[in-house]
Amino acid sequence: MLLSWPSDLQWLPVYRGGIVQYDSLTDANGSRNIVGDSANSSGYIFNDGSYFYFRIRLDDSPAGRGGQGLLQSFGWGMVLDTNLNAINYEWLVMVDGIAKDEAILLEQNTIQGSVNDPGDKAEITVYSVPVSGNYRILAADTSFNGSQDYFLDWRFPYDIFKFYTQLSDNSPLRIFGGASSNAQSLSESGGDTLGASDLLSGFSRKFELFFLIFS
Ligand SMILES: [Ca+2]
Ligand SMILES: [Ca+2]
Ligand SMILES: [Ca+2]
Ligand SMILES: [Ca+2]
Repeated sequence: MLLSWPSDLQWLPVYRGGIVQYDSLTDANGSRNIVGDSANSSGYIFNDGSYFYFRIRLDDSPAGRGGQGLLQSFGWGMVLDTNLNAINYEWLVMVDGIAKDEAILLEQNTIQGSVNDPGDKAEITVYSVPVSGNYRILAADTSFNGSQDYFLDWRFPYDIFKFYTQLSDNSPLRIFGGASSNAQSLSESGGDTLGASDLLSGFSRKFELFFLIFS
């Protein structure tokens, strides 16, 4: 069955402290610059029971000739706080435009190396799906910095996500988006992080995995 992507109205903006999360327009460049404002969130999620969907708003198109030629040679992803201690992250869902076979990776941060740092590298890739068929690049409804912005959308199979993370539909979690010069972590250095530089300041409000109810 060919499942459709969420419509623009279905995507849920990522919230923190009662407002949508958005990132500075001037702290990074090109397709690694996450952009937005208070009316145009920089990050979105959705879950239809088959896939967990992710969307970030970028200053320029991420299309390019990295890896197999789909994306530029960078990473884009979201780290997840699933043990509800926001000073570390447990999982990273990463779009890898660098590898020869471009992929969307579910990575586990098994060693909490540097506290409160999205740049702490995830140690283990537990599963991956091809970028092809599981991503979209769409012109966004904004043009920050005088250039058309783009959404990078990606998705990961929900049953596989639950299997490896051992989360259930009702599990609460937090997320924090970013871009990277590698495929194992997110960082302001060489990349961009969404709304803040550290985990405590950057994680969204808690929400339930399937029902996407922000508490
Ligand atoms: Ca930015
Ligand atoms: Ca732009
Ligand atoms: Ca944590
Ligand atoms: Ca680590």
